[in-house]
Amino acid sequence: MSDKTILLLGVPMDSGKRRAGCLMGPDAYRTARLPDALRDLGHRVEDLGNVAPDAVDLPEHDHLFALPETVGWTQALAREAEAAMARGTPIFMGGDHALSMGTVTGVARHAVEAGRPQFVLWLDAHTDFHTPQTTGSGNLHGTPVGYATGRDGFDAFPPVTAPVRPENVCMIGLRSVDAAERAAIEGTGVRRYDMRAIDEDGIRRPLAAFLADVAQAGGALHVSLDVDFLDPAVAPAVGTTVPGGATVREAHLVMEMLNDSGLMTSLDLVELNPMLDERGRTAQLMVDLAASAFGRKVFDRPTQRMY
Ligand code: 5AB
Ligand code: MN
Ligand code: MN
Ligand code: MN
Repeated sequence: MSDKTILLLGVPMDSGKRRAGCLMGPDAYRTARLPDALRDLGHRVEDLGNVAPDAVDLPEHDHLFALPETVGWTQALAREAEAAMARGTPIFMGGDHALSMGTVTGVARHAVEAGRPQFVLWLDAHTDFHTPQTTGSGNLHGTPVGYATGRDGFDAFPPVTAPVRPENVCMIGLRSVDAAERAAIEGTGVRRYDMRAIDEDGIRRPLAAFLADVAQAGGALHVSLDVDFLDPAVAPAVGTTVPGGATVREAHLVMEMLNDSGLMTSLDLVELNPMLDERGRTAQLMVDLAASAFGRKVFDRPTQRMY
């Protein structure tokens, strides 16, 4: 049995886009018994309750949806994420993907202070690489990777003191990328694997290569799991469904490899919209995936793969 200290932080954040419902995510994870699933694996689990956004004095923006509230969340979450890293392995139960503006920048601050490079595994149909200037929708849940890697144009947000190197970001599951994102990500070292790459070569190979680099660098690894990484046929509870996503087994394999690697230091579960779920099946799948990432397995493997 393992003995991690897992810290659960609820992030009832809905400001990253117009369609409401992600604020119910934290309660859906608790109702689907995420805390017990992790305790059953032998971990110490503390539910720290829900984070609240800081109050900020900013006017609403005419293009960006709920900018002041999102800035307030970013500031609060960066602080909470950095603090949590000193105590255990945080799981941020979202909430929409704009929450990663705070969580990634916060954990990266902690890593820099500890003298470790921060790595990010982005499991998503989307690159979320927009800036406030390039987003066509004005929905800030499409910008967290742009922000955390230190792209220009986030003047309303807290300055990013520990930007994540683009080379340290690995995106898997991509199948919906806007023209401005594609242009901007070209020439950065962001590692990107679209669904065709997964179809052709499988999901194990790119992930194993990335994990080997994280291990080699002695890095901290933040994993951000967007519900829309999964195929909508198995995970309908998300506002931004894109057909052709990861299967249940592909997603579990990613999580199982993460557990084998022992490298994951923090985790986001984002974009679950319980209003759109069918009898809780998406919430349950996300709980089962988190359990795989923390050691649930069918059998121990006699010849343990590194990852
Ligand atoms: B998600 C889109 N690129 O900017 C935009 O779900 C979608 O966190 C963003 O990955 C999807 O609005 C954000 C069209
Ligand atoms: Mn996303
Ligand atoms: Mn610190
Ligand atoms: Mn997405």
